[in-house]
Amino acid sequence: MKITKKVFKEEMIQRLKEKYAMDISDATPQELFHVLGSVVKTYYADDWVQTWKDYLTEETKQVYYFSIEFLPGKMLKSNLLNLGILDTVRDGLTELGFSLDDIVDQEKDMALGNGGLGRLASCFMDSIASCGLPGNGNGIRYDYGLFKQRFVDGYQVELPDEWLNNGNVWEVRKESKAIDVRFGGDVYMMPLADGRLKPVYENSRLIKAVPYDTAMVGYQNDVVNTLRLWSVEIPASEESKYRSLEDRRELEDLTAVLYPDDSNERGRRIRLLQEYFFVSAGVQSIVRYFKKLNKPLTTMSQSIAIHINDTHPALCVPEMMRILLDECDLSWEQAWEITVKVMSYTNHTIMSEALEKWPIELMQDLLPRMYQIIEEIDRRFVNQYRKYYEADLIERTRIIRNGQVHMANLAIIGSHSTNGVAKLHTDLLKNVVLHDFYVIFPGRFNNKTNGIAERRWLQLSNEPLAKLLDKTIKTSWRQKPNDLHLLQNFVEDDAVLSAIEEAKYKNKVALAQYIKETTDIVVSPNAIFDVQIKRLHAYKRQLLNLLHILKLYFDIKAKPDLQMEPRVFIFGAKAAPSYSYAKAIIKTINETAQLINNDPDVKDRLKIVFLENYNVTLAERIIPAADVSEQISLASKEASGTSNMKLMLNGAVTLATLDGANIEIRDAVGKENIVIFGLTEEEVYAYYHAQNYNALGIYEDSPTIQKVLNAFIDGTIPNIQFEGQEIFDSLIKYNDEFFVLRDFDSYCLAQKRIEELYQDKRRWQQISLINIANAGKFSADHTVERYAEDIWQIEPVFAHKELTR
Ligand code: GFP
Repeated sequence: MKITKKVFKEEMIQRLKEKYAMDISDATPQELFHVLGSVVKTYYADDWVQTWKDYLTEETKQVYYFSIEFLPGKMLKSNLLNLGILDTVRDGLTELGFSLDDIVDQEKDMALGNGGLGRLASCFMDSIASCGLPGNGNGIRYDYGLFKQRFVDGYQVELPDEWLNNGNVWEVRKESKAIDVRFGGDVYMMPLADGRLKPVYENSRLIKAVPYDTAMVGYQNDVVNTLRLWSVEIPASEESKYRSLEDRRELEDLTAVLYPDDSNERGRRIRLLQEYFFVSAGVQSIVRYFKKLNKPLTTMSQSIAIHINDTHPALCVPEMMRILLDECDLSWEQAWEITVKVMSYTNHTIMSEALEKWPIELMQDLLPRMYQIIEEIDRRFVNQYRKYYEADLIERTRIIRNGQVHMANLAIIGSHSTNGVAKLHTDLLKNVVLHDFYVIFPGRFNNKTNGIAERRWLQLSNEPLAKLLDKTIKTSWRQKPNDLHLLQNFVEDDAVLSAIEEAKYKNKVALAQYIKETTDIVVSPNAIFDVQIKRLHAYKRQLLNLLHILKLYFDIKAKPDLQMEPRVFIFGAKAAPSYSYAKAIIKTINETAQLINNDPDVKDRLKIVFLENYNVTLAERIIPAADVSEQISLASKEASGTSNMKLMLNGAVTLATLDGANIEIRDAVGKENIVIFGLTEEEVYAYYHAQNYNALGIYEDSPTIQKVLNAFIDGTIPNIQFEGQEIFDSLIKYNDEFFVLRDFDSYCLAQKRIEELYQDKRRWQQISLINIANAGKFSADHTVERYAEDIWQIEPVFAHKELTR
């Protein structure tokens, strides 16, 4: 669609008049944002309707990506970019006397997720639409996003993220598409005259799931897919059951918050209900759609693929079975065949505490029909496979055991594909964590290394670099991220190398300004910007980073005129509200920052900046300005990582363990262009097998480690009596679960290596260039194309569109 600046300006003026009865010159950025949002919506409205119609009339096979988290961030700029009107709108607004960036700032981050999992889902949504693939998201419209993080006296404090306060311009409420979801009560099977069994529900409750659809606009290809998020309401028929305010509130709480506190029974009930709520609404609406096609149910897998992102939507399996058995009258065998063909599952972690389990009683109480069906799946699984495998293996893989329902087992048994998210991770799934399943279903396992949407993480967030790339290698990389490879030809070109450095410098100046504004800390853009941004978790080892910073600090204290490259250590991380150890680390980093940033002896050689409220928008500010990318999890623990990919794409040099996708990054850039340290996954497992890791021994043998660790408990770092002791104990008394001390020396050497490389300016610029040039491989476009071909068996719609135009 061709939108001219003139038409756009006229529309803005007119809409503003209509909506706010005011002249555009009087409008506030907030008012402008709302008007601009609604104007942009009209630009994709036709394509949105058309895409949907095409899928229906052409009976295109579609995938539905079920995820309990989506983290799209702000959408205005990304919609403008994908519609191909970013410059038109920016220029038009400038002519009207406004800055696009001020208006963009008004949008609240849509933060319906926690970390990598949710952001991956959103990168996939962008890539699926941009690759012209027929695919939709399915999730929950939480009233509150992930909490807003504030630091008070160095402690993390969680405030509600009221993202819907000013309304959400992008969503469309579709009441007519609402679905009833049933839960609770009792269910028994009543025999019918023809011998079939029908469930009869007693005392169960119905809730109404109302969909809110958001357009997922493809990159300049006229394809607009749908992200459908469900919100709970009370159905008219049930109004009388919810007389008191309290009753209503209890129900409405269902879609209030992401991750209700599951350390108590009430939180756990809400969480399980949330899972069923969006699964049931989603699967019911998919079957309703499929019925419109008038095809036999047995052919459903030719039209529909359902993806279970992590275990939270694993109830898709029994819910599909319920609908096919109870509502469509299929036999168990028919229903099972369809279900397994339609479903696929991604595992995102090997951390055992994240492999979800639900107590049988809770499942029976809240979701009695689901539980019956799961029991039957489990019974049939045991019956079918006990003939071929030893009893122990069957016991370990069955869904119901030790009084719990194992959701990963349900997802694997009930789907045709299980994938990991990086090569190492998939190997670990096959050989260790899910080995028993791999023995039974070897053909179901496959790898799909994660990817990132290069549109958001480079085109939008790093304009200086994007412009430089356009000038140097032309613009094809914007459509085909692999064309970033063309930059490799300039690795000896001094002009390009210094232009890369200049672009980075510009971004560092902008971040330095933001840091000054938000924290009052002054940092020099000439220092190395060393960045670790990700969820706060012990296995990700923010603590290792901190120990090294303390070592540098003590080096300076011991030798006041020590020559070193000035460093700014930048952290961004939220800790889960009930994860006290992670919160202790936040507090300790903040107190260490106070200590170091204010010590005159340091003379600006070290700065620590912990930016509050890490989210997608903050990541967009930090990543373009990063020199060093910290990817320092204990080998084998990080399934993939995706900040590693975003940072390399923006020219940061990776400092990494051989974990997750870091290994594939090393393979892509070559080992001279990445700094690797630490134990390998084999070495980690060797310690597990020998059970001979001895953190105390390492402490006792190393005066440096002693000095650094003692700082946690001897008052050197102030105000952390409790937290310091907790961290100290985790390392010494509880034997350092994530081998921080074992990797410490190797990490310090690697950091030294970083410094040496940085001092050789040209070499550093070359490494930076090589990283950018090889980042195309990690585009989510490629990742979703692999999912589309290997797992979902869906095809891009372009080919067809071209023909019909
Ligand atoms: C999880 C894993 C990461 C992985 C993402 C997406 O996310 O290694 O990259 O899922 O697959 F841990 P986090 O929330 O922990 O980042």
